[in-house]
Amino acid sequence: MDSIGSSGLRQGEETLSCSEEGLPGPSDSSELVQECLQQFKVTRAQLQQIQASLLGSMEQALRGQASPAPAVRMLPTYVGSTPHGTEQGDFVVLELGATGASLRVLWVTLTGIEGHRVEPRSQEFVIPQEVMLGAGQQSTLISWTKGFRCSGVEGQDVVQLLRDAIRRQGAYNIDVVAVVNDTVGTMMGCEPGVRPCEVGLVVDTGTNACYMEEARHVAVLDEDRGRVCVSVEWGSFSDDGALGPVLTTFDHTLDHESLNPGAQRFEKMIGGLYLGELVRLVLAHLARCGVLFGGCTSPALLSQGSILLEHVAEMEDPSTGAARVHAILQDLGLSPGASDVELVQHVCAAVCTRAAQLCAAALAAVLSCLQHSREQQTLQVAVATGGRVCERHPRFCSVLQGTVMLLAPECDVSLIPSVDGGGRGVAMVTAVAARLAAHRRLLEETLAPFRLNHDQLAAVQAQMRKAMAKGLRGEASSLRMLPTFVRATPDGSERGDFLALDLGGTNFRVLLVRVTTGVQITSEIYSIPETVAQGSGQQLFDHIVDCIVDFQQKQGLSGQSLPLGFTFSFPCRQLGLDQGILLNWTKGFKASDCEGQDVVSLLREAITRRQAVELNVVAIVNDTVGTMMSCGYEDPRCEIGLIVGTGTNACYMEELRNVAGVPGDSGRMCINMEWGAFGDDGSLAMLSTRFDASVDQASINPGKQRFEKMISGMYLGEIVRHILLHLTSLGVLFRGQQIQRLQTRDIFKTKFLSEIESDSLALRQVRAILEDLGLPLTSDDALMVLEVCQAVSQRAAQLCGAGVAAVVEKIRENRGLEELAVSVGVDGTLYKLHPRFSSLVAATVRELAPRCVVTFLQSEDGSGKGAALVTAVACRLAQLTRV
Ligand code: 0WK
Ligand code: BGC
Repeated sequence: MDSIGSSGLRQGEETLSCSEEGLPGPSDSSELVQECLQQFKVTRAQLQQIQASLLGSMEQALRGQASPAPAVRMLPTYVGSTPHGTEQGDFVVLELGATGASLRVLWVTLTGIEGHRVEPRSQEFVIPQEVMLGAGQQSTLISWTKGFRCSGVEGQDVVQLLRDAIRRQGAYNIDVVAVVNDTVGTMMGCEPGVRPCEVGLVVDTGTNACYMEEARHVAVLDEDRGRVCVSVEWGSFSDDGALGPVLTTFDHTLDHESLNPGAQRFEKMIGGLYLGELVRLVLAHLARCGVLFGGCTSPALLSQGSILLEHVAEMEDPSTGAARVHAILQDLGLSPGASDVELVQHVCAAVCTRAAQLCAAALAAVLSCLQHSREQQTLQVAVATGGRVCERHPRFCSVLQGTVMLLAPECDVSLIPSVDGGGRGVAMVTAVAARLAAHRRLLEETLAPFRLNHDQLAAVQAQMRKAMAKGLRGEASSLRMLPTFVRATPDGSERGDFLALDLGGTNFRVLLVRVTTGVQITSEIYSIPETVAQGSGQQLFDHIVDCIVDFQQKQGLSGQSLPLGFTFSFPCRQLGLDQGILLNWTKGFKASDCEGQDVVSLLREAITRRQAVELNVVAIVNDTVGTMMSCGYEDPRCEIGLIVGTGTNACYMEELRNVAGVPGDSGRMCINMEWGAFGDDGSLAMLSTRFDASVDQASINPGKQRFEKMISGMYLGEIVRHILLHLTSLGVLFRGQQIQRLQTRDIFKTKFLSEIESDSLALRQVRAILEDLGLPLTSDDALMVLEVCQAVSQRAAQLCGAGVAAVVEKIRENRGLEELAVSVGVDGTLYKLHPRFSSLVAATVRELAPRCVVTFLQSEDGSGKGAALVTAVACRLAQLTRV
């Protein structure tokens, strides 16, 4: 039985033997040579087929498809991030099997200072053959490759085996933190640079690659966010359809004589353990054919493993190669002629070019997989390369790069030789894991106050009930509970044309509402410039009348005096349906000389100032009331109006007997709660965070509208921005670099939360938005920004839900009902556009008001229609009193 050489291949005796038959003629020999070298030529089509087949296997394995068994394993490595450059610490690293039968122990210091590297200290230990083949003793070894054959290890958790060994030694207290594939170490050892280094490629004894895949694409992982490094294990790739045509007789011989016939076929065409052997097999064949070395062979030439990778690399060296060929062949007991030297170099080139091309086809498959998972047309990526074949072979990496550009032209790839693939990279894996854990802890600490539990929400509900009762009794309360003089929802008998105004939301709208058996609406949106919203009251109302006149002209209504309903979405103490004293502005409005004034009078004065315009202002309603009425027209059970937009508020039908200051004990009246001001008395202090305080202090109405400032669209973006600034200052985000743009008020729009959370898997939106803001982000940053948005919007929705639960329970108790079925008319950009807001509100209401069946109706036409309906009801009732 042949013995196993240092390269793990079989060997024989040392004397020259030459073929007896005559040597082939020159033409025959070159034909023989061509035919032999031709076998190693791989066409572009063949490479593309290998690329496509490997890509297919990779995606199959990612999906966890078991049959047919995918040709590659795609093993998740649990490495969830690449280095930031801020990682630091001292680490002990063991490197096994990277360069064959050796173990390297390293001491690695990471300084966390960009570009400041401390050279690792290391020592290499040769692993005696009897150990490599003797008894061995979280990461389960699937199978040995590269000449290792220790028993009792395959199928075992190698970390546990190492921990057991350390315990057996009893001398050291070493905590094994991570076991890392060399490709991962190579990728992680790459200096963070302009391009993210998200692929690791090793061609050493064996070959393999890893890359950062979207976690949600890795079926075995039940994690759908962020990224995870996947070790492809492409060495085992063997698709006969794709590989068959490029396998040569020499490959079959090598495989047949290897320790693991039939396995690692792809690796055996590329890995450094095999390149020398392939060259030897070709040289031996050509020698036996009489084409080389005068038809002579030597025991060494016929000995397995006698030509090593280093030999091949040296023989191919453009300057010293020829001389090395001589020296190496003489060491093999051969005496090469000049033509032999050239032919030997051709053989080396053929074998290594093919290896580099095949490796490129595989790398191109990884890049395509990366492109697919990132849904990117083009890809800019750095690939960290490591291993002796990459480091020592003169042409391997250039052939690799050239072929990748051919096979993946839409990918802009830079190959970064890893300085010290294994050591530093492995330390980096541990350091990055420590950084992620530390950042996760800081993120959780920061977001913990936003995670409200059942008791906290129930407390808000109870607080709100108390404030409602006090407000209804006319006592001091942060909830003013304003009577609206709307006593009934439409009964469908309303008819006529009505003008409506809708001021206070994102847009100012003028509407013509035609009520027949149904409702037709024609409307126009006008802007209210900040200068007008924060200018004089006269300017604001003159601007409103200008818009009305413009609308009337456009609709051919000039000169007509239609009944007008005015949705005025600010806190007003109503003295009647058409009389509302503005208590205070909210939502960024601050027009002077309005607070304390009757808004309808201000409008009428503006109409008067603009001669030749006649308008009959019949009703002023809050947008919550308009929304309730608008939805009530379709669903008579709709007795609550809810707005979650720029601002937030709610109204509901209260029993008149409970409303102090309004005569009458029977019937109901709609109450505008003005819940935006809930907590202005400090009753929400227990929930208010430092970020809420920052937003409140920076607002134009500090101390006011505290509930609104935790919930509504005008403020959520600002809360997120303050949290991002805080996390940046802790070094958790953006590598701790304070970015000027993020200091800008209102730069992080609330609509970003809806966009980011609508695409919480792919994180495309968060990347696009932050890049637009000029924020250099990593995938960890993207994930954390998403979590911040989710925490802030979740709290907002839950608080809103607690408010609705308070209202529906109030109505249920008012009516002494065991069970209440009621509908809520809702409007507002945040509620409508945010992907989870409405469902979170509904879930919170179900949790806090289990005896109420609450249906949420999204208002289609806004509250302008509601204002017109209130006007229509008023006109109908007025009609009744006139007859
Ligand atoms: C649309 C309604 C309007 C209300 C607005 C609130 O017609 O009365 O003020 O919704 O939502 P926002 O526009 O503030 O998001
Ligand atoms: C106003 C309410 C309005 C709500 C929604 C709040 O700021 O005070 O009157 O209903 O915003 O627009």
